This record gives sequence, structure tokens and C-alpha cells, in this order.
Amino acid sequence: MCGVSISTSARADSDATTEQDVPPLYVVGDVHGQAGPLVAALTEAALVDDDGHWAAGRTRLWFLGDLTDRGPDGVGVVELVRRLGVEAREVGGMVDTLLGNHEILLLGSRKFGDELIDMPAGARSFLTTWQLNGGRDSDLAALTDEQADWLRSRPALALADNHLLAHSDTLAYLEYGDTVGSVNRALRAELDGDDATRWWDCFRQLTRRHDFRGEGGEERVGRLLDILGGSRLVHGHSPIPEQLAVDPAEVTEPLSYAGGRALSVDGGLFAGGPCLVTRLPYPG
Ligand SMILES: [Mn+2]
Repeated sequence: MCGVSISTSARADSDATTEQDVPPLYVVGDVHGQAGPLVAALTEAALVDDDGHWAAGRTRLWFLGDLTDRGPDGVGVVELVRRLGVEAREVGGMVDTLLGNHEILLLGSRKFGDELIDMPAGARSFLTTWQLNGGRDSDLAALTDEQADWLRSRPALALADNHLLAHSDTLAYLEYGDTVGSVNRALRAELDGDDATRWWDCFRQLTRRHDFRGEGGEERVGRLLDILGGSRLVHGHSPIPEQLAVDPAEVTEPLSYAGGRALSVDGGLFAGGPCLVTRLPYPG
């Protein structure tokens, strides 16, 4: 259930300037409440020790959103990521997460409950939609104000070592801005507000997917990267086993596609796939 994809440095002789000074960079895709497999995978990758504490010094670890829902202990995953963030910061490292569509869904359920939101396709509520998409009542009951505020204030996008990190494989981020900073600020401003319809629109936009697949996919991801920066998009949200039409248990590594300009790292953990802990840059 746990897979570790650690690349050796393939660019040692092409980028020798600061290679020695740049601490390792890892990403983890959609955990969806699977705290146990996550800890096992982080342990196997030597990012945490046998007691589950940060053991990787200055290493940077980005989660790509969707920490909760579908699996048994979403709030446990949130707490783990927050604690590792504190432990890593104490030794010069970094652990953080991006905002995924399920964070907005869970937080929207907490904030708006079953309040009906008028949409062209009919009225919706966050709570019902969340329940239909794997929401766990135990997570909603356990989530504290502090955890909710922390989740709500996570960025939607990050740039790290020339990688554009995002939850979803979509151009929808461009609806909010044309730089990483402006997209993050715009989404943050929406979620600081109390308008259920605007929250719903954020959820809907971040739920879009598959924009970089098939014909024209390479051109579309190139456009995203040209605007927002980075030479490769690294994303979660759309499970690799679904993209490859294989059994989740057969997935062992991230999926490079769109001419190598997109890298999917969501192993489909919730459906029985591996918890991929991927070191960047990933070869291929
Ligand atoms: Mn998602």
C-alpha cells in the first residue's frame, strides 16, 4: 500500500550552481483520511522516524490538498500535517499543504451546512454534496476552529524549484489571477467571505479536472506554466489508476504526461492505490 518514488538527482551536472544548498523537495497527493498508510509511507521515505516525528531536517514536503473525506481519519491527517509543519520548521525544514476541493467542501459544510445554494442545474447544499462525496461525520464533528482556520488559509498554488504545485489538473486557477500570488490571494479573499454562492464557485472551479489530457493537453499545460511559472505542473486530484484504467493496486509511481510537462502524483490511495511520496525533480 505504500510506495516511495525517490529519484536520484538527474540534473547534477546540468545545474551545479546551488545543487548542494537546495534541500530535498517532496510532494504527496490526495491522502483522503488515510492516516495510517500516510505515516507508513513517510516512514519508508525516512521523512519521519519510527515514532512519527519529523526526521528530515531541512527537507521541504508539500501535500497537494484533499487531506480529508473518503477515508477514516481526515482530521488525524490534518493534525499530522500541522504537527510535522511545526517540527520541520524548528529544524529549518517545511511541511505544508495546498487547498484542495475537498477542503472547501468540508469547510463549506461546516460553515453553511444544508443551506440551499441556487445553481443553474438546481439547488445544492455543501452538506449534502460533501456527504455524497465521501464526507465523514466524524471529521466534521472533530474539526476544531483552529484547524478549520488553518485549512482555509492554505494556498491553492505554490512554486518550488521550478515546479508549479497545484491540487487540480485544471486551467480554472486562471479564473482567479495570473500569478501564483494573485491566485492565492483571490481564493483566500473568497473564502474569507460569507457568501455561500461564491464559496460554491471556488469549490466548483477547483473540482474541474483533466484539462491537460489528450489532444492539446501539452499546449494547455504549457499555457498555464507560461502564465504562472514553473517548467512542470505537479498535481493530485485525478487518480493515476483512473487515468491509466488499471487496478489501483498496480500503480507504483507517478504519471508523467502532456509531453512530460505534467506529473500526476495521486496514486488513488482512497481506492486501494499506493501513498506515493515523490521526490522532485522526478525523472521522465
Ligand atoms: Mn480533489
